[in-house]
Order: sequence, then C-alpha cells, then structure tokens
Amino acid sequence: MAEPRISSIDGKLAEEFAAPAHVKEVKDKMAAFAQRHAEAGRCVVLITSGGTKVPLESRTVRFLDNFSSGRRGASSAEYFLDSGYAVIFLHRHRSLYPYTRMFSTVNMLDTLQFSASDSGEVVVNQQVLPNIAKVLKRYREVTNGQLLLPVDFSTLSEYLHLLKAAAQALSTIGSKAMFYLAAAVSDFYIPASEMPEHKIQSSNGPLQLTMNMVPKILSPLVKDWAPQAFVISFKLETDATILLEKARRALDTYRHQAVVANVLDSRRGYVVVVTPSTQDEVVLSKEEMKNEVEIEERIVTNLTAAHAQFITQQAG
Ligand code: PAZ
Repeated sequence: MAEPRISSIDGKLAEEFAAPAHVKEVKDKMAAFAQRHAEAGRCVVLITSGGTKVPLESRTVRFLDNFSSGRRGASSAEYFLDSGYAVIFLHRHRSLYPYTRMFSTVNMLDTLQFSASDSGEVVVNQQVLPNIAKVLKRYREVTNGQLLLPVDFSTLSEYLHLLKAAAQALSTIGSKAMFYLAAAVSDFYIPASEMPEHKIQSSNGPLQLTMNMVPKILSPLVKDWAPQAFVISFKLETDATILLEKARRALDTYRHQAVVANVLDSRRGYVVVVTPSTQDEVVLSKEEMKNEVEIEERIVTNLTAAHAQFITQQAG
C-alpha cells in the first residue's frame, strides 16, 4: 500500500492522539538546549528509549505494552556523552536511565548502612554498589555540564507528540542533530474516538479488539520536520531471516541514513548497522560478553564516525 501523504500523518497526529499539556514547554527547552550546545561546537543526539503504553480505555485501567527495558537507549546515552555529544533522552517513564541503570536491581535500603560513629549518620555501602564513586563522578560531570536533557513519556500519544516537538526543535541545528530511535513503539492503537471511556467489563464476554495502524512518523520526521539531520532507526524482529530485508526496505521507504537491525534474543551481542551502501555486523565475542563489554559502545562508535562523515559531506 502507498505511504500516506505527510500532511495526512500530521493531521492524524493532531486528530487522533491527545497532545500532552506540556509539549510546547518541552519543545522550547529542547530547542534552547540544542542551540546552546551547537553554538559550543557539540553535536546533539535525540535518543528514544523504552516501550510505549497503548491505553484500551480513556480512563485507563488496561493497556498494551511491550518488552523493551530501555537498556539500549540508556547505555547508548552514556557512550554518546563520552563521545562529546549532548543528549536529549526521550524515554519511557521508569525505564532504565543513564548511570542509575547499573544499580536498577539493587534494593536501595541494602545499599545503606549506619556509619561507625554511632551518630545515626547513614553512609553508602560500597560493597553493595561496586563502582559507585566512578559512576557518581561521571554523572556529576554530565549534570553539572548540563549535557543530558531527560524528557519522559508513558503513552504512545505522548511519545509521538514529543518526538515531533523534538524533531522541530532540533531542525535549527541542521546536520549536527542525530536521531537515534531505539524505542520500541507500538504499531497499533485505538483512536480516541473509538475508545470506551470506562473500564471494559468482563461480564460482556470475551474481548475483541480492532486496532488501527500507528502512522509512520519517520516519514515526516525525515522529509519535513528535521530534513538535514542524521537519522537512525532501529528494526527488531524475532525471525532473523527477514531482518535485513526489512531494514533495507525501511531505508528505501524513508530515505534516512541508517537502520540498526537486531533480533530479540541476540540483541545484546549482535546487531547489523545497515546504510544505503554498507552493512556492518557488530558482534561481541563470548569473552567480551563475559567481561561485560557493551555492544552499545561499538554501535555508538560506528554511528558517530558515520555522522562526522555526513556533516563533512553536507558542508562540502
Ligand atoms: O530496550 P531494550 O534494550 O530492552 O531493547 C532494545 C530494542 C530491541 C527495543 C532496540 O534495539 C530496538 O530494536 N528498537 C526498535 C524496535 C522496533 O522494531 O520497533
């Protein structure tokens, strides 16, 4: 089927997805952040991370969600910061977050203990939080330098409106902007006009749902909202045999710069970075996995190099 025209996607967004009340305020913040960092000679990456929530009722009791933990986005944010980028982190509320992600499974009370002085003072138990001093130091550098701008979303509607706002906010910095779209976004939704207001009653019998297709927001993002930016989408499949073909099809359709293709079960150790002219396998060996090397470090190295080349070409 033919791709819907850009204007119809824009219209659909306005009509069928409620915009969050703070979208204008966030857009202004993102624009100021991007401008300030671009003036200081930095590139700015907008990372999307985590899954989207799709409500089934307008007074939402139930919703559809997905598997994404946000680890890809959160760890990539750290490597982009280490590479000198400023980062806008558009993430699912309570998904993994840069730096704190390393301690997300630890019970906070188990990390604390009373100091030896018997004064009631509480101190951190560094055995329970290995590397905490190093991580805290880096986190402080990043926050003191105002290099990380977190923006959170929960629902699909919030995600779509905030991504549009981000794209428009970053358009002023041209090719210095990178979009790294690692969030796992729902392909299906129930339009507001068709959503029941109240909790769906099980007494009505089995539930049958018809869901609409979510508009392909990558299309207006690339063509209309941030046409000079370096844009990377992610493609996840569970069937490895169709992955690369789907990645290539996405590049043909949207004409953006790269797709990071991955399979659900192997995503921590193997991805393929696909561009119109290249196909780079990024693989961690068993030894590297054992030593907790993170594949995001390699993905970010690959993409920041491609971005630098892109900027040079655009300038020439
Ligand atoms: O968030 P996570 O680290 O658990 O998983 C990362 C991922 C698989 C969501 C990401 O690499 C990805 O492929 N995102 C796009 C998914 C999609 O095809 O919609």
